[in-house]
Order: sequence, then C-alpha cells, then structure tokens
Amino acid sequence: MANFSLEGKVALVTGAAYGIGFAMASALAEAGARIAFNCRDREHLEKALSDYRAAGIDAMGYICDVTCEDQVQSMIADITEKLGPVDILVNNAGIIKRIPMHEMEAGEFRQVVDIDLVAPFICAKAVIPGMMEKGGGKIINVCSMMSELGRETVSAYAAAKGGLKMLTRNIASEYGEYNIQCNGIGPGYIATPQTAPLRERRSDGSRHPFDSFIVSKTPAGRWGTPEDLKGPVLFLASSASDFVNGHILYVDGGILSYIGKQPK
Ligand code: NAP
Ligand code: GCO
Repeated sequence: MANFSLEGKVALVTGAAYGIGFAMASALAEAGARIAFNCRDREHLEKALSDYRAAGIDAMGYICDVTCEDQVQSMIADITEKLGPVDILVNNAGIIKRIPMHEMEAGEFRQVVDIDLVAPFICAKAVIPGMMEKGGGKIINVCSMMSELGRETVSAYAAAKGGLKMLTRNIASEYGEYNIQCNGIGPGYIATPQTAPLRERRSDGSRHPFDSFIVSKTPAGRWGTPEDLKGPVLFLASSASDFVNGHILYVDGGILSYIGKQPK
C-alpha cells in the first residue's frame, strides 16, 4: 500500500501565512511533517503562527522575501540547523497583478516574474544540495491554470506560471537521478485573498460577472477551496509519488477539460 506518512520529514512551504499555502502546510503537518513557512509581513507571520498553534501545528515561521537569495539561504540554514535538511519544498509564494499588458510597466511585469518564477528557482537551488546529500527529496511548485491558458490582464502571471511549469520539468529531468521528484500543482480558481477581487459582490448585491463565469466554466460548478489542495499536495510530498516526476497535477474541478455549457 502506498505510504502517505511524512513522519520524520521536514517541509518548507513558502508564502504559507494563509490561503493555499496554509492549507497545504496543514496537510503536511497532519501527515507528520515538521513545518517551516515564511512570508514578508510581520503581522501576517504572527497571525499565522497563532493559526497554526490553534490547529495544533508547531510551525516555524520566518520573515523572508523569497526573491532575496541571501534571505532564502539564511532561512534554509536555520531550518537545517533546528529541524534538519529540508525534505519537502513547496514553492507556493506568489502574487498576481491584473493589468492590461499595454498599460503594464516593465517593472511590474518583472516583479511578478521575480516572485512567481525566479523565487522558486532560488528556493529549489537552496534545498537541492541537501536533498542530494540525503539521498532524495520532493519539490512541489504551485503552478496555475495560467501555466496552460491565457486571459486578459494576466500576461506577467501567465508568463511566470508557464515558465514555472517548464522549470518543474527541468528540475525533474536534471535531479531525478538523485531521487528528487519535482512536480507541480495547478490549482484552478480557488477562494483566497488573491482571488477575492474576482468574487466581490456588486453594489446591488449581485455576483461579480467573473465569479459567475468561473462557476459556469467549472464542471464542479463551484470555486475551489484551499482544502481541495490538501490531498493532492500530500500525494506529491509522500513516497506514494516516488515514480511521479515532472508532472503538473491540476486541481481545478475539471475546468481545463471543459469547453463550457452552450448558452440557453
Ligand atoms: P495569497 O492568498 O495571495 O497568499 C500569497 C502568500 O504568499 C502570502 O502568504 C504572502 O504573504 C506570500 N508572499 C507573496 N510574495 C512573497 C514574497 N516575495 N516572499 C515571501 N512570501 C510572499 O495567494 P493564494 O491564492 O493562497 O496563492 C498561493 C499560490 O497559489 C500562488 O503561487 C498563486 O499564484 C497560486 N495559485 C492561486 C490560485 C487561486 O485561485 N487562488 C490558483 C492557482 C494558483 P506576504 O504578503 O506576507 O509576503
Ligand atoms: C485570475 C486568477 C487566476 C488564478 C489562478 C488560476 O486573475 O485569472 O487570479 O490566475 O489565480 O492562477 O489557476
């Protein structure tokens, strides 16, 4: 029987103060992993530590901007000293900027790519030597439907998440021989602070058009929740997926498979 236990494992989930990252870190903790997480904002960190404690999780939290290699290296060194080498890295930290491309500043484009693509490279590069020495590890990159599809106003995000899909495949290719599996998780539309603007009620109380659009385009007929990511991340973090490498597991309620219902 496949083993989903993470007893004795050390997991780092980036950007896991709330949202999808918090849910995934909770799933890994429930399976026995020791959890480390980071974010940039001190208030987010303190609130998250309280939330993890309330969930019975003794998480270690760090203020660390994943785009800064020195901060990441220092965080990884501290985790290694206090908990041991990182066995599981979940590159979850990410932002989006919804701006029509012809109006987007190059600096805004670069900031999204920095956080959503360069930072997963920085974090993976920081943990791979320890994984190689230890005889293996798991790297899970949080991709997106926008790793496959585009839409208006998300050019930087789609470019970054498309690149993250290929970075995932390249890490899988380059480090598979060291028993390191690198896979992606591609959430569909998930109800978190990142997508809150797409779900805001209109002044008359009606649903945001994008909210209704996504529900109509999703066979499951609903937005996803962070909890929908818990099982998939546990699968990819555990030895149950030791022969899965370079795969992007879409957790999207079927939206990527669906052309949409014919309008009545
Ligand atoms: P979220 O609610 O906006 O949370 C983002 C997290 O990342 C926060 O904890 C934030 O904390 C942290 N973060 C942002 N920039 C950072 C940086 N430079 N360094 C360190 N931490 C940073 O986002 P989410 O919806 O949970 O999404 C999490 C991941 O899933 C992202 O990669 C996102 O692209 C991806 N995703 C989301 C959806 C969705 O529908 N929600 C779908 C597909 C993929 P601080 O601000 O305190 O740093
Ligand atoms: C958007 C959304 C999406 C989701 C997610 C879909 O503005 O289209 O934010 O990009 O966040 O990435 O998988």
